Amino acid sequence: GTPASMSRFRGALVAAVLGDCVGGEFEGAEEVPMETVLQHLSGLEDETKGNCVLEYSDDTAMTRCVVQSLLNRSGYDEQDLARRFAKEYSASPGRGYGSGVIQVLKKLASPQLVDVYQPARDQFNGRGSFGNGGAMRAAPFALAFPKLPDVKQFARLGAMLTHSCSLGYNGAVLQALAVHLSLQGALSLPQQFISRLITEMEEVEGEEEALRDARILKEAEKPFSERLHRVRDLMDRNKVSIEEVISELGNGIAALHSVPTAIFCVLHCLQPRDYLPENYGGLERTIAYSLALGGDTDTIACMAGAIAGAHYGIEAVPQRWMRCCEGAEDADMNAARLHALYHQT
Ligand code: 8NA
Ligand code: MG
Ligand code: MG
Repeated sequence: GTPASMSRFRGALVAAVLGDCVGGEFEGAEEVPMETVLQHLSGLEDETKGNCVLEYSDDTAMTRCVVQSLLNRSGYDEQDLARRFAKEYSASPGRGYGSGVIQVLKKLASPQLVDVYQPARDQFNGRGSFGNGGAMRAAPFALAFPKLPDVKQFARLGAMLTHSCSLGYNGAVLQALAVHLSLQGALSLPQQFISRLITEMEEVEGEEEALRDARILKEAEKPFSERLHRVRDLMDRNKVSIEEVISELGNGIAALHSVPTAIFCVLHCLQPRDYLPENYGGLERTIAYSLALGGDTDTIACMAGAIAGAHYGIEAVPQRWMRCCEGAEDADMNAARLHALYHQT
């Protein structure tokens, strides 16, 4: 498709919901055999099951808040977004939120709160969260702002409402960058795509806070950049086992252990793979492969889904999968509204 086409917007937002809903089944599982994943996915195709409903989790709940806020405010408004997060949590607290972020969401509900970024800064003895909760909801920033510096700045701020550690919010920056590039068609040249992400993240992680956080947490000097180099190494290899992907990139709830992993899933599934059904297109392969990694499956599949959906477009999303996922229709309608906002700003 053409860069930033309507189809790509719809694909991104809908496939993110699919990843979350379909991935919920395996969240936290240590090992997920591919056979089990394929069984779960073929269950969605079964017409006799009637109206199957897979509920969305925190990933989609918070993404919807970001989308609604960007649309209603025609851009980023921290007060509005903070209020929406708090309201959404109090209306449906059982969506599988991380144990730490719940405290932030409760504080964000207070009408006395002046600085909406303060509750996030108070997390984990003042170090802030490095969970992937900022990254899992970052895609809409790439769908609202056409300019790269805006995507970076607002993805970062939007994450900082709950994740003040640079290893948390820079995961959101990376995820938004990946969706931004994919929307432009950059995944048709995978080597250039990964090189571009590395260049961008090396600059982002050159900031003082990022260097300091990485030192304190005993990570590489530029942790996301270093992981992206690993993604590039794994991409270049003919055969890569699931175990190697998990040990090199991770599958956990830290942004560092899941955002580069999601990016790898997309790149790895650009081509057919012999352990995935021949009738699967790239988007189906990406989601199936993400689930087979185990760990934080809903979030990894949600992030990989957004990047892959922006590449393949809505035509690649199986109708029968979409039908089973709560919030997919809604995401589709909102994607069209974001497309209008993006092309107007
Ligand atoms: P978060 O901010 O609460 O972080 C998630 C977890 O990461 C925390 O509870 C801590 O255990 C750990 N953590 C984060 N930062 C630090 C730190 N500085 N020091 C020590 N430990 C830290 O939540 P989030 O919004 O980032 O969520 C991350 C993931 O957890 C999401 O994928 C979400 O789906 C959720 N999750 C939920 C379930 C569930 O109960 N359904 C299971 C797994 C993950
Ligand atoms: Mg979740
Ligand atoms: Mg999760």
